[in-house]
Amino acid sequence: MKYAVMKIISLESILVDLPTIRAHKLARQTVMQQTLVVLRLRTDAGLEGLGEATTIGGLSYGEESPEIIKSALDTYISPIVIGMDPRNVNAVMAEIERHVVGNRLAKSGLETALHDVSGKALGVPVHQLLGGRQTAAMECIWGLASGDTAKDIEEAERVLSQKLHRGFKIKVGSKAVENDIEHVSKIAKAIAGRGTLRIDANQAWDELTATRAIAALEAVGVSLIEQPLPKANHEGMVRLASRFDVAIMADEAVATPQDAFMFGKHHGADVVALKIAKAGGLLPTKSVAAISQAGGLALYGGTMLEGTIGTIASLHAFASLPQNFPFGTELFGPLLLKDDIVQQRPNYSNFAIAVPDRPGLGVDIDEEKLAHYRRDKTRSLKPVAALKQGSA
Ligand code: MUC
Ligand code: MG
Repeated sequence: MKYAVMKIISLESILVDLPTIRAHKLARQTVMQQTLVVLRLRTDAGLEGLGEATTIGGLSYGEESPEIIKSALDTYISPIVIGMDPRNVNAVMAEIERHVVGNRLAKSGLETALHDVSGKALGVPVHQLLGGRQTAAMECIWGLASGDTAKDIEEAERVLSQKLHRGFKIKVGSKAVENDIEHVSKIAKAIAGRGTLRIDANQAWDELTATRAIAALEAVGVSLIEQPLPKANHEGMVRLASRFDVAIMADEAVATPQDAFMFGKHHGADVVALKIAKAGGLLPTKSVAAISQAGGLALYGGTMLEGTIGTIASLHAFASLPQNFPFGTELFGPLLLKDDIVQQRPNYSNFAIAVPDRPGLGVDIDEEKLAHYRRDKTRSLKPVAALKQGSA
C-alpha cells in the first residue's frame, strides 16, 4: 500500500455564495443565488479531499441551512474525525453516526470528502470505490423555472439546439393550478416531438388539487409528476400512484433507506429521486437505491442544485448503480450557476453529463475563485436566507 498510515489533520468548511444565471422559481422559494458549503479535508499525507453540502433557500426547503451545516461540521463533526484514517469511510461515518443525529447534508459533504481522498490515495476514481461505473455518461435534463412561459420556451429551444438537454422539468405550485396547467400545456405544445416534460410541485398541492392537475397534465403529455403532495402524506401518494398511469415520483418524501422501504412496500410512487444530500452520502444513496429497486421503484438522479463538487459526487454514485433510470438525471446545477469555484466544470454534451475517470472525484479547486466567492472574505452577496421568500 502506498500510504501505510494516513490521518485527517483538519476539516475546513467554507460558505460560498454563487449567483444563478436567472431566478429559479420553486413552489415556495425563488433561488437567486446558491450557497455551497465546500469542505476541504486535509491529511498528514498531503492529500486533500473535497466535499460539498448544499441546500436550497436557506431553511425554507430543508431542515439544515448552510449556516447550520457549517456549524455542525466545525463544532461537532470536525473534532471527531481528526486523527482518523479517511480511507475507512465506514469507520469514520459509523463514529459520526454514534455522536450526530440527523444532519444528513453535513454528513453527505464529509462522506464525499472521504471518498475523494480515498480515491486519490488509491489512484482510482470514486465510482471505482463504489464497485465501478455502469455507464460513462448519464442523460441530464434541464429545469425550466423562470416563472415566465415565453422565457421557458426560449430557454428550452436554446438548450435543445445546443444538444445539452432534451428532457425538461417544469416547476409548478406557486400559482393557481389553472395557470400552471396553461403554462405547462404551452411548453408541451412548443417542444412536442423534440423533448419530454416532467413537473415538480414541491409538495404544493392537496390531494384534490393534485388529482385535477395530474389528469390535465397527463393529457398534455407530461411523463413524470414529482412530489405533488406534502411529504408526510404517504397515503395520498399511494392513492395517486395507483390512480394514474403517468409516473409519480417521490422526492422530499424519500430520503432514507427506511423511507424507501415504506414507499416500496405500499407503492407510494413509481420512481424515487435519489440525492446524496438527502441520504447523507454516496453509500447511503446506494442503500436507498437498492431498497427502492427491491420494492419495484425506478431510480432518478436528483439534485439539490449543487455546484460541481456535489454534482460530480452524485454522478459517481448514480453511475455505479444499475442503470434503471428511465427519466435520467437532473444534474444541471453547475449550469444554473453563473460561476463556480473549480478549475473544470462538468462535461455536458449530447444531452448527457460525462462521468470523470480521474482519481477521486476528478475535481480541482480554483483557489482564486474560491477566495473571491467565499462569504467570510467577500460578502459580495446577501446570504440566501436574507432574500424574501417567494420574491425575485
Ligand atoms: C427539487 O425539489 O427537485 C432540484 C432541481 C430543481 O429545479 O429544484 C431542485 C429541488
Ligand atoms: Mg423535487
